[in-house]
Amino acid sequence: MPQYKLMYFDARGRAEVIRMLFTLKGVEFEDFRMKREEWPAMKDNKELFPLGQVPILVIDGKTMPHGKAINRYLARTFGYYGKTEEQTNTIELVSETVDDIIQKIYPIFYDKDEEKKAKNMQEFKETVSVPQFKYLVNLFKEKGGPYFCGDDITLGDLIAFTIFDAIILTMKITDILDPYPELAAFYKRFNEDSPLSSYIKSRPVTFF
Ligand SMILES: N[C@@H](CCC(=O)N[C@@H](CS)C(=O)NCC(=O)O)C(=O)O
Repeated sequence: MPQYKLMYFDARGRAEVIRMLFTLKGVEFEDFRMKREEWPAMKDNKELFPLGQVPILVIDGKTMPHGKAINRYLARTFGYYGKTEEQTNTIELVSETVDDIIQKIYPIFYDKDEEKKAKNMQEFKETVSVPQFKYLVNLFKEKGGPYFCGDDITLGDLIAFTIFDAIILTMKITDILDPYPELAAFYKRFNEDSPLSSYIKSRPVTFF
């Protein structure tokens, strides 16, 4: 088995799906979490951080950047990238839709103007994010659950759970899933009764 070392900040962010994939498969890895203040000195190490960014996954000494490429690599390697072309397609549709949601929410969340931010967050919930959430819930309903690909837990579920979690816990839009009962049930079940439930309960609590 290769030696894996994940390097990221002490945050969930772009690294959490990677951590979940290792946990799901039961594969050991070093979860290296650096402090923000350590980063400027480390960033110039171009061999380790070829793009000056994290996360990176070091596999037997070789660096791989880009969180989503790492997600896909591990999901393929560990068997969570779909058993059929149709499942793989569902995973990719979930992933692209979640990317759209991230692109919409991030600039709003990091807005320094609190009044504007509150208004935009409300709009995000009520109108801006609706096409993406409606699309996700329909995709989910097509397979009937308990996961996006039916009975098999896949990368798509980890990606969907992680963005729901960030919107609910970090952005504090706690009722984001209320209009989509199937997604709310998925989120609850994933938290409470999935192969990752005990990981979710015991993982470090971080800002994002
Ligand atoms: N395309 C990269 C982007 C990575 C990225 O933007 N990482 C941020 C942290 S989330 C970073 O390294 N920021 C520190 C910096 O740029 O100095 C990925 O998806 O992993």
